[in-house]
Parts: sequence; structure tokens; C-alpha cells
Amino acid sequence: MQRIAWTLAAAAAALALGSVGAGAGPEKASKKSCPDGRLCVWAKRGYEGQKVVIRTREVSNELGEKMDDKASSLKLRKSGTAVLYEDLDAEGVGYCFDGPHLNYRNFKDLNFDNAASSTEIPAEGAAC
Ligand SMILES: [Ca+2]
Repeated sequence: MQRIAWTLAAAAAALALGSVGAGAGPEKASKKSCPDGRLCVWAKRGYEGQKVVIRTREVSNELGEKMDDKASSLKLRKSGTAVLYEDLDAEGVGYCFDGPHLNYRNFKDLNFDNAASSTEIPAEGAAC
């Protein structure tokens, strides 16, 4: 039992050292990263600026409530398709972003910059 405890402590110490030792890099990277199982949307192209992290697959107005008409890039770390809608409650024009592990760095290319207000992440694709 003692040995197991020591091993866990060593592993925890190694993890702590790892994050400290890497310096300022990880903090900057984390602003641009997106955790597994989430859709992350940024206010600026290239995964910069304010970030909204969405978990639910259901229609959600979280994006519109926190960052309405500002979305400019996204990462999808979830299976299925992320759909971003122009208006709240999945209304208006919708754009599909297929996953998993999908990145889209500039909505301007879609003529959909600074427009999205709601999201949905159907597991089995979407019609758009
Ligand atoms: Ca909108």
C-alpha cells in the first residue's frame, strides 16, 4: 500500500513540474485549445479573443447570450456536426461544421463572420 501511495505522489509531482516547467507556452496554448467533448467558439479568427465552450448537443443560446454576433472561429472536439445558426433558437441561416476534431479558423471565408447566435451539435449529421 505504501508503495502505491508513493507512486501516485511521484506521478502527481511529475505532472505539476511538467506544467510549471513548460513556462508561459501552455497558458497561451490553452486559450486556443478546446477540451474533448466540447464545441469551442472564439470571437476572433484563428482561435483568439473571447471563447465560449459549449457541451450540449441540444439547441443552445449560450453563444448568443455570452457572445452574440461575434463568432469568428471554432473547434469541435465532439463527434457529429456542429451547426451554428444566425439567430437564437436555431433560427435563420445555419452553417454545418463536421467533426470530430474539426477546426475552422475564419468564418469570413463563409460570409458568416460575427453572425452566429445559437448552436446545435447533432450526433448524426445535419441537413445544411
Ligand atoms: Ca445573430
